[in-house]
Amino acid sequence: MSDHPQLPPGQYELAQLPRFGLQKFARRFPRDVDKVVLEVVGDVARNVTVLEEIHRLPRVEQTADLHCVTTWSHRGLVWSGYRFRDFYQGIVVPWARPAADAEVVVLRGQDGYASSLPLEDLLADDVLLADRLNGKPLSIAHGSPLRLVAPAHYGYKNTKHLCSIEFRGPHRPYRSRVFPFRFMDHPRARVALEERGRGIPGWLLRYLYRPLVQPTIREFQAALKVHLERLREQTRE
Ligand SMILES: Nc1nc2c(c(=O)[nH]1)N[C@H]1C(S)=C(S)[C@@H](COP(=O)(O)O)O[C@H]1N2
Ligand SMILES: [Mo]
Repeated sequence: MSDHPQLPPGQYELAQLPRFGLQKFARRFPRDVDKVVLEVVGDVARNVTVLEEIHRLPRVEQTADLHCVTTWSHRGLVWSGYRFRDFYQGIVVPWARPAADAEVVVLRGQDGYASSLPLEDLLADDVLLADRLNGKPLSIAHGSPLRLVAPAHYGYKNTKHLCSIEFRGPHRPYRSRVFPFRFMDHPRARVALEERGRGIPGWLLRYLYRPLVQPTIREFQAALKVHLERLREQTRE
């Protein structure tokens, strides 16, 4: 498992893209996988629910690698969707009118997952709200109906099954209740700087996280199999 020279520091390549996440989300699944329902809330003048309007934004396609903080990477994913910046400028600003000092954004998924990023990071060119992967609609495994794609940030910032976007000003600092330990949630988690966690050097976390990769993949895969079987039974009934 030597580090690949073309990968960011401390990462190795997985040939397959696994369904992955924090263990407690392995058995949690989205309810609504066919259509986008996205709440915009928090420090905004008006809460809004974004539905099919999102599909009027210009569609963009982008090839990017996914780097999980636990040290695996998968390369060459072809995402299709909307630039977060276009969504922000075209829908969020005119409809919801975020407070001028709202600088942190919390992205929540239908499975109860949440992660945050500075608004400035989300406005980068390569940050997408993706609804397609490798030429097909997003699957349940990888985040249907909509997921965040932020390739410069570790996988845990890329919320799947996106259902809510919350803006927060400095008077309401965000503290994650999703991650079991505070060190696990770096406010920016930039891959190039190996910002794996808060207050602990990234290179040290490699050794803590790497043994979790294979057991987590197995658990997420087994849970998905059970879920898909259940869905199939329901459609037969
Ligand atoms: N809703 C939700 N989004 C999530 C997660 C999750 O458990 N739930 N896990 C995160 C982590 S840790 C990673 S590495 C990526 C994995 O994406 P994949 O399952 O498509 O490989 O999703 C991220 N987004
Ligand atoms: Mo991850």
